Amino acid sequence: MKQYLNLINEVLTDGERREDRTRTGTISKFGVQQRYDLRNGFPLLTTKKVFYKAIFHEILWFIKGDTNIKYLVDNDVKIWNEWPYKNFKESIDYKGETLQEFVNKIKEDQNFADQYGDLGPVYGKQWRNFFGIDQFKLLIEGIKNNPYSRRHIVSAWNPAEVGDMLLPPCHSMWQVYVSKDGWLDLQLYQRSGDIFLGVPFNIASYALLMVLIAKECNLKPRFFIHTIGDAHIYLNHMDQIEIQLKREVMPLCQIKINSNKSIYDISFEDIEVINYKSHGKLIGEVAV
Ligand code: UFP
Repeated sequence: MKQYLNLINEVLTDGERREDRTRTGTISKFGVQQRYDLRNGFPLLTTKKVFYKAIFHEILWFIKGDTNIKYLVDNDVKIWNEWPYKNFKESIDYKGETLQEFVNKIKEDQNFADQYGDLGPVYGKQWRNFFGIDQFKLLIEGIKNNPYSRRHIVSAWNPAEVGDMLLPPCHSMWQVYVSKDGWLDLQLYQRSGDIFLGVPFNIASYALLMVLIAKECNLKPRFFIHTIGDAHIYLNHMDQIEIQLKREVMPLCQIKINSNKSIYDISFEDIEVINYKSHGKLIGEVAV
């Protein structure tokens, strides 16, 4: 994962110091691109420990077209909880519940989850039902039936619905490319990337998506090309970034899918991570 360290160096060298929506302050460069070769291993960061469980559940949740945090909460994945909680706090039903109490209610009460657990038309909705279009299914069929097409695209960015989403998509659109000898490449356009917290997740997330799509389509995953618009390092992550730059990269882990189910039915238990070795975890504050 030298590429990730190169990305950090590129933003530190070329980036400009600027204010941002969260008022934290960033160093930011516009327009960067890394290429990860999955033949060298699965791109899970080694310069800090990455908790991939959440990433894997999230991708399966997108593929199902789900936008309610209930599935994630049931699996103890917390990454999306803040947003519906914020929404709930502004509702007439809010009686001073803490975030944990809110989450417990989502877990225990399906009606409550239906009412307050939904994130609006975020990724899962757009992938599977973009104004009635199942982009994901069309993509899979397209890859199988017309592999060399230049139109294998899924867009989560739906301008008509961005206003109804609790968080406009950061990973906005992606395209798949099938090469002659059965390799599958994927390029993601990410409009905004928090290099310390978000980007390591996003890389692993789309790499897993590639592995799943390749398996479904009988292809082999090769390049993940990660293009980022506003690539930024928050100023309060600078210490953790410096630590990572001093750490030696380690050999990458491998990933294995232990089932022959279709991509729509694969579950978390079917995904196995082999030989993940990394330096210790690093904690940083999320800018909200
Ligand atoms: N962010 C990521 N990756 C994600 C995600 C969010 O890096 O998958 F959902 C970061 C980018 C940015 C913030 O720092 O969250 C979103 O803020 P904004 O909408 O202002 O770009």
